[in-house]
Amino acid sequence: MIGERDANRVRTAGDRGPRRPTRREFLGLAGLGALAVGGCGLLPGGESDPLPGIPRPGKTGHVEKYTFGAAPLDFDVAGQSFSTWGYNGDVPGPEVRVREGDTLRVRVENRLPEETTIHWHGLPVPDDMDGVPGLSQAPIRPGEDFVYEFVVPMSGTHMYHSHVGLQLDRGLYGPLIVEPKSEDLSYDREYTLILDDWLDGVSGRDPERALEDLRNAGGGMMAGGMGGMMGGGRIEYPLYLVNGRPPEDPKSLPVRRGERVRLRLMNPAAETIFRFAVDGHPLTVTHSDGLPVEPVEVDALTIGMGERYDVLLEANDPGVWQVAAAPEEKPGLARALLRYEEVGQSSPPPDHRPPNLAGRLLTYADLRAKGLDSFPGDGGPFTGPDRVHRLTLSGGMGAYEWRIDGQVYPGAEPLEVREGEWVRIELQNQSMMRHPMHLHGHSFQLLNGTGRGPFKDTALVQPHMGGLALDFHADNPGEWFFHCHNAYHMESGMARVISYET
Ligand SMILES: [Cu+2]
Repeated sequence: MIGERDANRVRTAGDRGPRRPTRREFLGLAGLGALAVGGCGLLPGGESDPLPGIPRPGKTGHVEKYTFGAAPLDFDVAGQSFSTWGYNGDVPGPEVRVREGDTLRVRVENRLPEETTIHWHGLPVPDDMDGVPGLSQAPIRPGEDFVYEFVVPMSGTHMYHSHVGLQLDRGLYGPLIVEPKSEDLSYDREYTLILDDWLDGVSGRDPERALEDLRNAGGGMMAGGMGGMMGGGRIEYPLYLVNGRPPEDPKSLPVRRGERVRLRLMNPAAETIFRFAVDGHPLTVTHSDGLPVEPVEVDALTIGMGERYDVLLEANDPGVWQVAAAPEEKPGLARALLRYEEVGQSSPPPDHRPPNLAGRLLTYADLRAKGLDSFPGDGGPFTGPDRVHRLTLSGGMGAYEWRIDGQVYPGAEPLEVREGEWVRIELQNQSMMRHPMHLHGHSFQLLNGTGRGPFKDTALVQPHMGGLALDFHADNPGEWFFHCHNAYHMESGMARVISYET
């Protein structure tokens, strides 16, 4: 089952040693057993106390095994059935839940009519496991299998997805949860909420046709063409989903009064930024892109494509409440329901927009890295920058073409770095759209004016000459993709390779 795990346990800073699984966890394991072949990664591994502070890769000796069949399937959405592609017959794909330091081994059986790969979004894995076709690996051909295997280097709320063409805009994505060796966070329950924009198989639509429509509509200059499907270079989707469920058939999140609930929020949507809020409940942000931040209380947060946030919610107001993800600059709503077990009230209507969607909104300036005095990995204290890449983002005028510093991938020069350098990237957005820029293989630190910006791997660059600057430590040699996580922008050129000089 996706996105639902009754954690039923409280972790504290002192709780570092091996512990016995509760009965509920055993039940949970039984459920996971159908998905994980021989997996038992939730059991205490008997590892020694972790180093405080910096997450570091290290073998626990435990190997967590999964098998993903990538294949066409019929996806049932509120009584309608859509032909799409997914993993193991479901959308989203199976939850991968491992522990930091475990070895993750995933056999991918490609039963699609096209080549495919999987990218482990958020994890700085070795270059040849990163899943970018033609860059880090040869794509997996139809009928062939491929085994991804790596030591899980970092904890957090992450995702996996296909990195071939527009396959992300089908059902080829799923949650990747890495339990930390220790965590200074206590909560009673957790839910994973996966936000998506959906068009595949609806009224004859598919991602390739949607891209054609964008190109024919003249990119960002035209609005409202294509029967309302395109507006201002954006795709208006017929459906917005939470964990594969439409607003008419929402997922329920049961809670009891007095509980503290952790929500793991992730946006694998291809073309939609969501604004998230829970009616009647403020949210305390604890992690951005899987890494801890100083807690900050907000009413709502913006989640760009590829971004993840962890938030805590105090369940202290019984009722049935809308858990809303509103597509930004598009009509429609995705939702789930926060349902207190004490009451049997009726549900809010599918299109109910909680007032706190318009309340206090998280900004990057609010975020400060927590508990990481050094960079994740082996970065140590920041001593740079040794090299600065200043890049513009542009496109969308006239032809549907998107550029980094005037160049269209794959006809674009690599951005060179040298191992051991501190690298700064400064972005200036000359276009009219926001771009969630994603760096593979590294965490970066956002320069947000606080001196302690959050560590992330994906960040939204604001339009109309908006700027963004980030630092990363070149500590993972290889050829790494740096790109817009709008799948249609990536496919239309907004990508570069960060290349280590040898
Ligand atoms: Cu973009």
